[in-house]
Amino acid sequence: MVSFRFPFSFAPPPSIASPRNFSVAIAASAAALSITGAAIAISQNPDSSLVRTALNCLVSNRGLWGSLSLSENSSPVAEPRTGASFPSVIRDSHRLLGIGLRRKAILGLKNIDVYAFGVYADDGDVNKFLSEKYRDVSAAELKGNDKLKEDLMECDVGMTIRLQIVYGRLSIRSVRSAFEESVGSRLHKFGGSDTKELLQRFTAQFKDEYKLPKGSIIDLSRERGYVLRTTIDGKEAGCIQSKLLCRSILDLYIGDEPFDRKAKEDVEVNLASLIGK
Ligand code: DAO
Ligand code: DAO
Repeated sequence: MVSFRFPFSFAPPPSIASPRNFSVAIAASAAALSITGAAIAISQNPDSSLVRTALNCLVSNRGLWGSLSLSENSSPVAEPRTGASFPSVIRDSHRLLGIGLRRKAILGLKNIDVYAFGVYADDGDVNKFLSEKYRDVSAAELKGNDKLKEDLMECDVGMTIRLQIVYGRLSIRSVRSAFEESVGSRLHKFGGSDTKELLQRFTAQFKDEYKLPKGSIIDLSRERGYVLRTTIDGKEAGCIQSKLLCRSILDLYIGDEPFDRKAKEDVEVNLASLIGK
């Protein structure tokens, strides 16, 4: 059985500056100490603001317990800025490796939170395609290993990007145009100039009658043979076989210019842990 901690429970405690670091601090503190251990640490060092803040947060936000360990505790993990919750395993074997937030500037002014996302990879496929190859690489070298990340994107490893809509006024038209911009630029980057038809085939799936209210869940799954299957609230919206399209979608989340850098780092660290087992 695969077992690893999420997110970053082995990283040194960072300074607490953002809600994101907040959960990291909790993970770091709680991984090192049981709740009783943390209480003892506080009594020994009452000025330890890191531990105190982590404890306060544990008490006030139970959802974060789920982020401590996906192996011992398969509770959902909450994206800290939006509260959107992600199961630690979906489709029986797709394991959560990282969560993040897609923001977008409107009219070049304010950023809106559009959706929270979770990046999942199939346990068995990671084992089959990557574990053997990286068997002799140390855990430290695996973390942030560009070749490993490249292999994850290129190999036929089953993956799902789950999007959970947090913006309440999303129109299909704005989804289509955002998609043309973000995925279009990746198709162009990886596939050259002749990618219009592919983009149109994908956007043709977004029927005008679809509604995407807050809380809607879109799964973009890469299935065996580089088939991209899109489901909206569990209902299939379409299926397209294209390695280029799969790669372009993954690049938005774990490529060189990801929507959320921290999410990509989570994926790298947790993938390394998964392979190191
Ligand atoms: O209301 O015009 C507006 C702003 C909407 C921004 C939409 C961004 C869409 C991002 C893609 C969402 C994919 C589900
Ligand atoms: O965030 O820029 C982005 C692109 C995300 C991919 C969006 C895929 C949306 C597919 C579902 C459409 C449903 C009508």
